[in-house]
Amino acid sequence: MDDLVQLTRDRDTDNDVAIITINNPPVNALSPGVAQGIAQTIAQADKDDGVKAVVLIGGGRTFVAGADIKEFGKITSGKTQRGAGLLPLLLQIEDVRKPVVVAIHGSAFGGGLELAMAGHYRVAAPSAQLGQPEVKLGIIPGAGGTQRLPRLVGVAKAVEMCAEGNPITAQEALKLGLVDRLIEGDLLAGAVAFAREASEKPVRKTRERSDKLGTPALNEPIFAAAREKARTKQRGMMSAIAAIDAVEAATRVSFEEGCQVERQLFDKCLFSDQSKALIHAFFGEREVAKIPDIPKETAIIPVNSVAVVGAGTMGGGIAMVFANAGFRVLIKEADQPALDRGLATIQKNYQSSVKRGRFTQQFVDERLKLIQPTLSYDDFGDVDMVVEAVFEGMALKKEVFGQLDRVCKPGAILASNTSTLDVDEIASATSRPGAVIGTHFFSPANIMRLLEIVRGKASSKEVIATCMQLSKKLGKVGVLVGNCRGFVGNRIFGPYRREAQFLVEEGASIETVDHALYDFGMAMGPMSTGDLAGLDVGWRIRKEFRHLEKPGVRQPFAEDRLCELGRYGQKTGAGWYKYDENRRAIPDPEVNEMVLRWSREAGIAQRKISSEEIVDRCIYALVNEGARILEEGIVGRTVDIDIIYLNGYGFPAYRGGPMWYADTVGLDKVYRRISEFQQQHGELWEPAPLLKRLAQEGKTFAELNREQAVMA
Ligand code: T1G
Ligand code: NAD
Repeated sequence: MDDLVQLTRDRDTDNDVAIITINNPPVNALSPGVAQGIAQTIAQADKDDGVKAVVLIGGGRTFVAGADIKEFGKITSGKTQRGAGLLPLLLQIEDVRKPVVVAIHGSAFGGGLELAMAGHYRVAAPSAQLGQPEVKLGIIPGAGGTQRLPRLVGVAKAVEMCAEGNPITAQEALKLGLVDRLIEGDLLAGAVAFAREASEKPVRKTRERSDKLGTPALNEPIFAAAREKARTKQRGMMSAIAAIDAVEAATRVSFEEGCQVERQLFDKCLFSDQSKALIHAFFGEREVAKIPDIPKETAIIPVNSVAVVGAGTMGGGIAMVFANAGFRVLIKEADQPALDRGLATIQKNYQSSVKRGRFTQQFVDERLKLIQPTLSYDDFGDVDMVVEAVFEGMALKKEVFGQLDRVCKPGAILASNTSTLDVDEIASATSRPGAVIGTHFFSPANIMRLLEIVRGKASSKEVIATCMQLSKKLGKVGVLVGNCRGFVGNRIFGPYRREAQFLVEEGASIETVDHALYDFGMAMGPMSTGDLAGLDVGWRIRKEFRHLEKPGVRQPFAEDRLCELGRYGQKTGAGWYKYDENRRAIPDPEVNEMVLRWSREAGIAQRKISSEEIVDRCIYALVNEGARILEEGIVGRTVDIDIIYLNGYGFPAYRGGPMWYADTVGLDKVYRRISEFQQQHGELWEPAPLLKRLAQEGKTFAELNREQAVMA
């Protein structure tokens, strides 16, 4: 414990300031022993008459990033340790007779901010971030955060920070009164100086403050608006509503009673499936960055300049992603009109980001300067990486990669944004297949967080490691996947959308199918998603691979028929739905009638279909194909599939991803249901052998992950 928390004295001056340093790398989480260590050192400093003030600071790269999330899984209902260790400690700190100044750098998140708010004063480095992100883990602040924060920043800001979980900057915290001073340069020295000043002033106990708690009349509209926002922006998330309820309690009852309300709500959330799923997603996002056969010390290729070939829907977005991360980006098109179109779209997208307050105009102007248009490969000679995003055709891709092989320097990374084509065949057009890799961004590339990194047979470990690391710099979640048709995301999405079409052909209305999946928590129903991406994209791919379809096996036809009518979705104003000038979807009874006619002509019996069946067929189609992909080694872990679906396909985070969700339902039940569908709908529903085995062994995908991690 001693090495987790140290007590020292400020030697530079009068030796009258005690310094308590927390050392629990990598993020000073409040792991077992840390809270106890702080309690002991605080007690020592409090008793020591030679001490006039105390500074509490984090060692290493950050203050405290919260409670130790790894410990949550060990907490059993009825005995929630979390509060036990922390709440009394925070009261102890608040009751210290001399000022406790908390010095913040890096992140003061969750229990870390709660710790800071128990201090009498807070100072921060200008780059520090402060927040209560617990809601993103399916829980709420559980150590008085929902009670102390409104007392320091006011009700509206506190409910926003606790219900949405986004951090604020040190500058904003200063404005709000959450932080008392920003310290440029040496944080510790600045904190000690501040503490010395504060030792002349009375201590301020946050829990005793009420000047910012408003009145019921003032607060009522704040809570109503927050609940409405949570219902739309965090649809289905119980923790968001719980956080609002807890902050509201702070405005209605005493601090002690408010903490009890917070505790009950915290426990309800902590033991929910939602929280387990969200914590799985938290650690999953970090786990997918670790590739078992790519050692940590693999050399990273320096990437400082980039080129993008093709400035269409994806090329333009990809150029923005690199520019936003500060890279100089060359962007090449086939001809001037196409280049002008591409640049105009980039400018338009940046302007709408300014309008929505995502970027400042100054930021956008600087980014646009980094994007350099060109019509020739002449300037490609010294770029470190190229991302190709031209039309989806093998011949064209190979022609472009042949060109890149001739003009790019040795060691340059040659990446393709192809969404379906064979990366190895693309690489065969070069003399350096080891430098070729797939970097599959998702549309809109400047928004979607997911980046599928497609490993070719020859892709070198250095190229893979570099792209994995680069994805983090680009603000993306990079997931390494194998090279197969549609890679992971699109390949699994195929059966999901196939079942959605079948259900419409069997009598479910388009709206019913979309509503069922929307209510399940998907960001958008499968039919609306098709209209957004463009029904023609899938149609072209199906036509290209028609020869691979098994004779006698049922294939969906409705979407192909719609495409033959030129109904490609939003881009043509009509697809499964009609669209008004603001791209708002309008149900089109004509489509339901057409599908009914086509289905009857195809001899498909019409029947009433429940939402439960709709969800099971679409979601279990994902799970079954996911299990196949795992067996084929296209991904190494089921968590990779979950992270892909949470960040690229609008799967509800509070369900943890398709594979985690299947575990929550129980693989035996999923297997039984899929076997039923096989009975009813034939071989398309043949259960994946892995799923069958795990179901029969009573195992879960999560256990399989753990087994694999041990073997790796
Ligand atoms: N507990 C345990 N491990 C943690 C952790 C935590 N709170 N935070 C990070 N890690 C691990 C992480 O898994 C990774 O491990 C390594 O640290 C580096 O993290 C009482 C109940 C702070 C912004 O939600 O947001 O307090 O993969 O890769 O990108 O009310 O980590 O190396 O093995 O993310 O620089 C609330 C969670 C907890 C903050 C740093 N706190 N952490 O980002 O590094 S609940 C949070 C983060 C709570 C109280 C309640 C980020 C970060 P490994 P990293 P990073
Ligand atoms: P797009 O039709 O919008 O843009 C392609 C661009 O490539 C056009 O502007 C065209 O002029 C340009 N181009 C063609 N030949 C060229 C050449 N020789 N040199 C330079 N530019 C050339 O297509 P898109 O939707 O941006 O798709 C691009 C790639 O990204 C495809 O491989 C596609 O499969 C993939 N992708 C698309 C999406 C999506 O949702 N649209 C998502 C992920 C991946």
